[in-house]
Amino acid sequence: MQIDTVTLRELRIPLVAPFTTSFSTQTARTLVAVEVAARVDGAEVIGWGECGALAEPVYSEEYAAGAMDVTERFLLPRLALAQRDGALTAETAAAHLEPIVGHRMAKAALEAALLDAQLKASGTSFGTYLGVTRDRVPSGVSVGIQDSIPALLDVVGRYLDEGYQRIKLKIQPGWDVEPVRAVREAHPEIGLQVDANAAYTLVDAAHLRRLDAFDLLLIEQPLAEDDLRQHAELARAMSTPMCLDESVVSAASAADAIAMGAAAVINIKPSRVGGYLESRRIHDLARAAGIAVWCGGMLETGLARGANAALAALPGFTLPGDISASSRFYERDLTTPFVIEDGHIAVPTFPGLCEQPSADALAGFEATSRSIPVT
Ligand code: SMG
Ligand code: MG
Repeated sequence: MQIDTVTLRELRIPLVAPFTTSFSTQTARTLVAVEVAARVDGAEVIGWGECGALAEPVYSEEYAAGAMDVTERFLLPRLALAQRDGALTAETAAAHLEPIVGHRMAKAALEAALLDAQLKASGTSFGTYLGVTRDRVPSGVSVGIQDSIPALLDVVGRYLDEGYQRIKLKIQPGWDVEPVRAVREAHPEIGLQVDANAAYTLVDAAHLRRLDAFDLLLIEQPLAEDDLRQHAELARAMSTPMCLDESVVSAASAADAIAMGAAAVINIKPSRVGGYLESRRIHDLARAAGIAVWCGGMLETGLARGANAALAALPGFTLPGDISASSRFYERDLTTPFVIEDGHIAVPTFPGLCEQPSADALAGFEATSRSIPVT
């Protein structure tokens, strides 16, 4: 493929309600949308990608403005070189970008845009490209830290009424055992799990063991990103299955975590691991090792929500993902909104990874943009 121009837009989209985790309260999603104007086999086509990086480097070291900068300054020049040799495809992009250390979310967005362009050129849906066999995936929802337990029970009750198949509660020191107990007592049968976003240390092991009483599907990332060995130790001390999010940034780190006993379950987020193609590799190796995976989320817009649903339709994704309806976060999405039906999100059948976003919505949410010729 030949890229002509890449347009990077920083968008700021208000959330329907504040989303509080152990590291921040988000009231809007700031994200970078990547638009690639390319030619594939002579046909002019536009591809779109969404960058998972938040406005601030609080979930990982990446942040939206930094992703725009590294894309323009370092990633696009490498793709320009590659396409001069006629060697650029979505499948080879990651190898061309490998000399740039890290910046996986920026790389993932670019790879997604190339893949979207390629698949749109051939009229192929992402699910077909991946070879999925399911046409819908169960929908889970991530519930932020609330002001009080009654408020939490109210929010959880509303999501269950909407049909969500499992509830994930964000926890942090001071907001863990009691909120989890309250939700479990109110809903003895639901699939329930917790996510700490690295808010604890191994010193908290005895306290975290109290969560074992609530029949949780898993505990996600209780310790710091680089604490693989300590996660393995905590996993041995708890009966709740250990799930890693932030710690798994590649197939290699997934293999290490599995070998060390640090993960019984892996949350695969395409943005965190450098893209959908690396996500599939993690899925494949986890499946071969008998480790369950599920698809995480970074408050995706319609540019990536459907692609996450397609990924989650691979056979190793055996737990419901954080793939909720667009309305969970947004009053207005960039594309046709994704809806929950009978507790599921449909795997899209349109060509590519996403629909063409609405020009009005893009313009309404745009903070800055730059168009960069790739020659
Ligand atoms: O997209 O449904 C979603 C959000 C899921 O909780 C979610 N993501 O650590 O898993 C996680 C968080 C990271 C983003 S918090 C702003
Ligand atoms: Mg998480």
